[in-house]
Amino acid sequence: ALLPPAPTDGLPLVDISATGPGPAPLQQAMELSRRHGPAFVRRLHGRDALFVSDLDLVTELADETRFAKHVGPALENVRAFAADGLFTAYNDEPNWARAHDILMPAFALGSMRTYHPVMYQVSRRVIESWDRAARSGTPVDVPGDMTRMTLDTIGLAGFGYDFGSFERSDPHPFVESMVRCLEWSMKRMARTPGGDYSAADAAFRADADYLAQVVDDVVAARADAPGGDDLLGLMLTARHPQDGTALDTANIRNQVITFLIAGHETTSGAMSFALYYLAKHPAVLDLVRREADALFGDAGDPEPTFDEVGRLTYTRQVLNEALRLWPTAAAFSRHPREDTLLGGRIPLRAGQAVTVLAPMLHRQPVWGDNPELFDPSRFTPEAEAARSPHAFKPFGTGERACIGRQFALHEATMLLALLAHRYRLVDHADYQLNVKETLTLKPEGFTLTLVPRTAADRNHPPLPGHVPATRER
Ligand code: FDE
Repeated sequence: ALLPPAPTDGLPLVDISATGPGPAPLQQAMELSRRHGPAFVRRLHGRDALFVSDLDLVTELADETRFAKHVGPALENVRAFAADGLFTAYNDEPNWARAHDILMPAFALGSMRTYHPVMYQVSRRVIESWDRAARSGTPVDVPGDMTRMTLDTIGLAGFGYDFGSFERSDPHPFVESMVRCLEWSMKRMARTPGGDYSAADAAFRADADYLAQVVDDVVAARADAPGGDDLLGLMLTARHPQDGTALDTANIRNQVITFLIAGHETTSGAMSFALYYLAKHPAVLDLVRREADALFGDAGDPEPTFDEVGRLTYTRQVLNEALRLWPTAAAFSRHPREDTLLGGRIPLRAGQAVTVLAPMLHRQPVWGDNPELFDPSRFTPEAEAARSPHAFKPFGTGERACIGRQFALHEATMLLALLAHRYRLVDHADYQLNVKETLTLKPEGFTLTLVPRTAADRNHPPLPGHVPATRER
């Protein structure tokens, strides 16, 4: 790590020091990749970052024998408030493996059954709130409500703590502090040498202290009623399966902050983008509705079972396709374990960072000649089987890949189907996509108005060749 990075001569080098990365560094990097190709070096105030989105290079980077997760500058900054939580821990920090092994069972597919009732309960909060908006003809703030939904879900399912976000007109103060912490992490990378950032740093400290205080309340609430098989219960009581060690108090706090952050910003963004694409693609929305209508019929308040959510396969394809175009945790970094040549031509030192630009990987030629087109049929089982598994990485890769993937997909699939079953989504403002970056991505300012669907709406003419999902009882 003391060696300077290997020279990356021969790769396009773009110096952005004159303008800086601006408010949307990820979209700037996408633009640079469009202009300079799927491997380029971005220079900012003398610091170089290597970005790749080429499928062959990403396939190599996914080889765990040669490469591992890199905690890059963005995650280094997040470490200032999440420390050795799972997302930001170094690979060799003992707390990573300890927490990973203790918490893995809580994220196995079977465990999703225990979260399902809570996910449904919070879906009802969205529906009650959207019903009120439908009655009064008021537009709903889609990303705002999706964030309420995901924060309440991870709070209740993970920690038995109710943020009560739908009872507030503004976001919960935890969300506001957290978003500011993420923004601080993002903007800190753009600092000019010699600048005075003491005010920003002090504000960040106050926010980070507030996050820690909320988490201490969450943990204290449990001290009165110990046990439970949710994440917090596991962290407080479970021992490591092999060495019998437990997580210490400081690490538990870091894990709770990590799960509250990782478990809600990314998932809410994914649902918001999916709703955006549904509002803009009536034919796709029609297929989502057919799937939901076949399962729920005319039930006024359908309550899907766990297994039924698994049968919402087209809705799941829609989510995948939204995550292809806008993977909400859009970049992840890798480094070689030993000095190596990437792609037989890019020399890398052990530990040198390479950042995968997932939105551009997701637009490579493997996706056909119209990668900007929203088309969920890219995710039929046949299409997936015919494509490299490395072409789609919205959840990262390898042993440090997203632990919350099943959790996020179950929650999001159920909510999307319930919303599509219940409302006509009216794009009343002819929304033009504006992707806001706070380390994660979301469609800023996206609102919809809602009209309740009727029995007549659910009476579909048959579609040739389409086999709808059916109820098993
Ligand atoms: C993780 C993750 C990742 C990786 C990163 C790196 O590599 O650096 C990614 C990419 C992600 N993740 C993504 C996502 C998306 C979505 C929607 C999500 N995600 C969701 C979720 C939920 C939850 C609860 C979560 N998530 C969680 C998490 C964690 C804890 C982690 C870390 C892991 C380790 O171990 O490292 C992640 N995630 Fe996610």
